[in-house]
Amino acid sequence: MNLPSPAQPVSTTCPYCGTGCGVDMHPMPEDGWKARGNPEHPANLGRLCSKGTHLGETLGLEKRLLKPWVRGQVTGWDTALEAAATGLRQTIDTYGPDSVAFYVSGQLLTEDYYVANKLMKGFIGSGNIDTNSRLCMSSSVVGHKRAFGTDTVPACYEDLELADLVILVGSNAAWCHPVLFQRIAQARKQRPKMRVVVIDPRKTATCELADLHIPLKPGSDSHLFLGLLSWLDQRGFADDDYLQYTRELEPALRQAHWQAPGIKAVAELCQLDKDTVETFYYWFATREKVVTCYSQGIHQTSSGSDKVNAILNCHLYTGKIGKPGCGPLSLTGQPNAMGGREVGALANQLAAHMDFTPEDIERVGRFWNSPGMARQPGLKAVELFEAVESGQVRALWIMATNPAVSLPDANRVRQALAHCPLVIVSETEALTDSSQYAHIRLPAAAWGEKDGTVTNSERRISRQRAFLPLPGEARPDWWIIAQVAQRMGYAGFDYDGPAAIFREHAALSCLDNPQGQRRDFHLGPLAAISDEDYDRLEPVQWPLNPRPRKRLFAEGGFFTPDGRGRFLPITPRPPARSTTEAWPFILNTGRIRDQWHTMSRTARSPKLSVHLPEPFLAIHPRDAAACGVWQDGLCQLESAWGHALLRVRLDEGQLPGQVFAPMHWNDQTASDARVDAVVSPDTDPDSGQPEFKFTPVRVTPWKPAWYGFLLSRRDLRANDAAYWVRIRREHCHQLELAGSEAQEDWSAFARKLLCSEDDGAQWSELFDSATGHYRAARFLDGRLESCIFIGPDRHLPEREWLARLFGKAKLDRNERLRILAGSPGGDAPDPGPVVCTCFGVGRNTLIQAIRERKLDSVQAIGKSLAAGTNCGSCIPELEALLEAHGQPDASDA
Ligand SMILES: Nc1nc2c(c(=O)[nH]1)N[C@H]1C(S)=C(S)[C@@H](COP(=O)(O)OP(=O)(O)OC[C@H]3O[C@@H](n4cnc5c(=O)[nH]c(N)nc54)[C@H](O)[C@@H]3O)O[C@H]1N2
Ligand SMILES: Nc1nc2c(c(=O)[nH]1)N[C@H]1C(S)=C(S)[C@@H](COP(=O)(O)OP(=O)(O)OC[C@H]3O[C@@H](n4cnc5c(=O)[nH]c(N)nc54)[C@H](O)[C@@H]3O)O[C@H]1N2
Ligand code: SF4
Ligand SMILES: [Mo]
Repeated sequence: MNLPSPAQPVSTTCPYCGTGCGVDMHPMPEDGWKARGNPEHPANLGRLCSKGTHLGETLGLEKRLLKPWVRGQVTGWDTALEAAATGLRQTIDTYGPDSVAFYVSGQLLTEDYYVANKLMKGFIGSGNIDTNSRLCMSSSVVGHKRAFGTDTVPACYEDLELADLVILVGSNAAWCHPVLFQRIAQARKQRPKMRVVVIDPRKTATCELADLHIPLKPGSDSHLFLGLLSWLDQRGFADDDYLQYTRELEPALRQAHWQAPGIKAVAELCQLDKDTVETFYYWFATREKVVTCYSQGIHQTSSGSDKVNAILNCHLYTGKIGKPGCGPLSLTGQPNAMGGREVGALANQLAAHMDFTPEDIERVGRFWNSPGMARQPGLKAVELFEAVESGQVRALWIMATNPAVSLPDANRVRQALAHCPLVIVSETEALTDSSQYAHIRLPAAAWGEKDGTVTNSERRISRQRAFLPLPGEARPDWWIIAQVAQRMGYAGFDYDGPAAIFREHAALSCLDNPQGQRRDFHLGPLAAISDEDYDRLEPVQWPLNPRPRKRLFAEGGFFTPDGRGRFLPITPRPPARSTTEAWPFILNTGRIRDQWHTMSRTARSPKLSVHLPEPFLAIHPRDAAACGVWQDGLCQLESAWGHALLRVRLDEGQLPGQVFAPMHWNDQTASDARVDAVVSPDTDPDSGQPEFKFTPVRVTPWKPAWYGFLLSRRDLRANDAAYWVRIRREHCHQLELAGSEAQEDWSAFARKLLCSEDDGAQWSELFDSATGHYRAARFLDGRLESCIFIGPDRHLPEREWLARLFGKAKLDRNERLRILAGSPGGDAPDPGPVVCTCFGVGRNTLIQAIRERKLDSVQAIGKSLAAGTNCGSCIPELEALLEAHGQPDASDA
């Protein structure tokens, strides 16, 4: 592998969200790497959010899978590849090609993805390859294809800055696409007339930028956008010139008038006030340039595809598409969600934006020299795991995704994996909730170790470049797949590197596609790219026929048989389930600012671990009171499918009747916090995308006999405690704890937890039998080695200052004493939970400074405390603190 000299920064692309920021990795003189935003990259122009900024903290090799593993034995590659190939081959020979399946991921690089899809659809001859993008973007794919005849995002990021109105619907961009959010925020500052509308039942951090927040009834977005179409029509806002590029308007309009007759009806259907709806409609109609960004609040519902078309209808009707500052812009989630769609890794697509038509099957088969192409679509993610459970699928290869955590009805997914005769997992982590069911584990190269390309939300292809050597036996995913393919006896997999795969992928995009007239996905001149040019490839947008195009469809040119865009008549459907007396709350799930999915990478970073350190349930204070749960207490969340144990967070941003839980925690990081065990498996019939945003649940208090936490230099486990959460800290590991039974002898309990064998540490202990508080600290060589705090209620010392003591080479007498006292003393106030990750500034510090120094703006906070001046991800939270604590008469609520 061609690694640059470590003195040079390496330009690559962030492995997290679909914004696709360019990252320069700088080698540090003292060791390690520091991430800086690439000022030249068109996606971020130098910015990075908190996750991108702290990439350097995630590169460690502890807990990595570094060797192949077959049925409990560490092996060499030969044995593992042979076992995988033979297992697949025998299953196919006995039960046919549809008895095997691949479940892949938008975190694979395009080259990995391409080879996986080729192996399954072109050589094994089954459609059974689906991707976690099914959970993420598939409703947009359906919506785009129905309206445009192809899966095209017609707009680009620049449009966010040029727009007069940006609508963020079902998107918490402040946390999930923070750099795009910052681009919008900056544009709005420069152009005060620009407006931002946020449509989300929750008041999220994104709402800090909103001129109008529309907290609609969950699942009612179709009504809102049908109402918009009807209102636009009644008031004469059609773009008649543009309508000549479209067809089937009449039925769509009829349905809109029928389903959403007037503002009053819409307000009732969406549980909004009339003025809010009218303002939104008026702004949409009268602003020339409008961009609608939408994400999982639209996609992840049982009618997500129809919601997408309800939005697209409004843009087509007003011609707000394909022009600067205009267009629908679905925000892709994963770094390569878009790449997966390009290579056709959804079960119902073929490669290079082709479909399962006889013509396309023939074309792709000819190109691959395929011995027997798949002739029909395969199983979509949720169905696929049902087929594993029923025994129809008998061999499953999972790559770069963790379905035991991230699929709905996750306990059933686990059962399916446990019963599957052959589970192969390609992973970077030693152990995940999914790989614990694997018969074969294959060590994959991680971000920073592998080379290839990804495509972001605006169709921009960027290089990911390696800057680290391959550790242990880890190999790139494309290599692993190609090796298995060759051992299964297939020709056409002897690639010498990712550039060769990319060339083939690009060539397929041009096949029988002169000037990109038949298919939008056209990589033109890249089909002949040399290895050197591939290494140097600058970010580039497709279609490339022959030059990159920023926008599409300004003058029609759709990929439907007659070239015209399609309106779709929409019949709104309510969510698949409804609340009942037994299940009175709606569970909404999603993301938090500093964690990524099932936490495999972000949980390694101490800086990213402290923003929201524990799995939680956000609930309105009134609902909390009615359920008998309280701030920082623990609650049991239950549905018809499963349960979870979560920390309670009172949140006035939640509407009564709705609760929210993050999707991230799993069995490696918490005792019982997998929210997908609770989430219903209903899906959209058109896209197969699950309804992650709406599950009827109940919430009950869980009253432990004791609460506690420990901090330790060593990474400890506490499987005996009913509740535990692992949190990575800068100089130590934290375990939050709670138990259902009080101990007779706390000292013995602490000894068992903290030191299985005597390491010579000095102990200091304190037990107050009157209050039931137990505390202990252990010292080794003058340093704090570990400490534990237990009590009958949540009133335990603040963790932040204790954790910082682990950074000290030696503690003085006063500090040692203060540990068991549980407070830092007057001269060292507790900073509170971290808000600004980059500078470690806590909430208490911020509130105190806002009040005492009379800080009245984010800039003033930055000047005074540096908070918010690096990556800027915390700015929405700083705004919220200013709002709550900045005014002399403001309440502390
Ligand atoms: N920090 C962080 N960023 C990420 C990720 C991560 O794991 N962590 N993951 C990436 C990935 S893969 C994805 S897909 C994206 C997802 O990015 P987003 O879609 O922005 O994130 P979510 O939190 O899943 O959901 C978005 C919002 O939808 C709202 N919502 C729920 N129900 C409804 C409804 O009925 N109508 C409307 N209008 N809104 C509703 C929720 O309240 C939530 O605030 O984020 C990407 N970025
Ligand atoms: N309740 C609820 N559930 C959801 C969602 C939600 O909003 N709510 N959102 C859904 C969405 S949009 C998404 S995208 C999914 C995401 O869910 P997953 O895809 O399951 O989550 P990740 O943690 O990103 O899983 C990636 C896995 O691949 C491994 N990995 C990382 N890099 C590589 C690599 O280069 N090669 C290989 N072979 N492995 C690698 C990581 O260690 C990790 O275990 O979750 C879905 N689930
Ligand atoms: S916004 Fe943040 S997470 Fe997303 S690509 Fe950019 S730096 Fe990475
Ligand atoms: Mo996603």
